[in-house]
Amino acid sequence: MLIHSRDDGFLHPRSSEITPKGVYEGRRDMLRWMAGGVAGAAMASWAARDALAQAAAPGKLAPLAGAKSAVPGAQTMEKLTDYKDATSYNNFYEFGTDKGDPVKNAGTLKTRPWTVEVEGLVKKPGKYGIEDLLKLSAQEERIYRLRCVEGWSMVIPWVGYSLSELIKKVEPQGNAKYVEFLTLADPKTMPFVGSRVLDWPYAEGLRMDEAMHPLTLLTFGMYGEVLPNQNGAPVRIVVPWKYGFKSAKSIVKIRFVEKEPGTAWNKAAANEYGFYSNVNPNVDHPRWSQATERRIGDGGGLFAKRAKTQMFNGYEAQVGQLYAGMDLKKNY
Ligand SMILES: Nc1nc2c(c(=O)[nH]1)N[C@H]1C(S)=C(S)[C@@H](COP(=O)(O)O)O[C@H]1N2
Ligand SMILES: [Mo]
Repeated sequence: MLIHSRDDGFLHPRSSEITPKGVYEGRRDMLRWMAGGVAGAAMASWAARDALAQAAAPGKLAPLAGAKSAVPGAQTMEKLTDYKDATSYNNFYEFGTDKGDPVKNAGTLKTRPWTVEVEGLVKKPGKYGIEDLLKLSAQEERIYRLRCVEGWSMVIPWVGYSLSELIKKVEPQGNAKYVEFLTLADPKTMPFVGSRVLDWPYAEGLRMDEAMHPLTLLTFGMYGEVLPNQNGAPVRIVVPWKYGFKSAKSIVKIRFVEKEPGTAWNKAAANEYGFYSNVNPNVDHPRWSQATERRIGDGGGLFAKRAKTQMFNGYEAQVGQLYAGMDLKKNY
């Protein structure tokens, strides 16, 4: 099934592309400033307040804040993607294949009660209610880039904690080499489960050292609030150095296994989507280049500038050594 297509950047004008330039630039400054964690006088100006309102969450969901994470690489100093853009341009195939479908359709997703089952090769398997999972470790805010294989990217302040915290608690056995993530597949609330677009449930996986890397985030919120349904409520993974499809949404099972697990997009098109899927500007997708990307909300429409994609999505210093000696063209 060859559903993913390259993002050309002019099919859907973003809200920011039709925002007057002055307001937009004010918002940019505000975002830079928020990302830096500074607060103060600029709030007073109308333009700045307007800017903040557009960047921030609208305050309809429950707040979920965390202290700024000190994990190296967790505080990318780039302007944030507007909340509106980050929550209305999504891939979540359970709710439709168009980027605008999840925001329209994911309202049916029931996120309470919610249980995540930890099973497989662990000494302490178990079922975690979402509230207990939330409390397992202190929440942190981390600003991560999310880069889709289709060629677009966003910068999002996620809230969660390192997946390694949970992994340490459940004590994997010595033969556990991979972690598999299985997500909800409920045909009653997810209109595309049952379609043949992908093999449901959506499945993903990481090698144990990738799953244990502090940058791999068990994620419950974004922009200081709980995750909106379309972004993978109530709990998802975010792996910032890999293409977005590795970041499984609305997970219900974490399984420790010995062999490399099958993954949804690899099963759909193995020659296009490998297990590793590290962001790599030097390894093209068979149908398009991965050398550049379009930042969602950056404006420009038809004339949108495409920025150069960075090795491991800019996290090479932190994760490069995980792949020392590996042929990244073969292990795409
Ligand atoms: N369960 C599930 N998780 C998923 C997907 C999906 O279709 N189903 N899409 C993936 C893809 S392709 C991307 S790019 C990211 C998008 O995350 P976002 O909507 O928060 O930007 O989610 C990933 N996780
Ligand atoms: Mo994606």
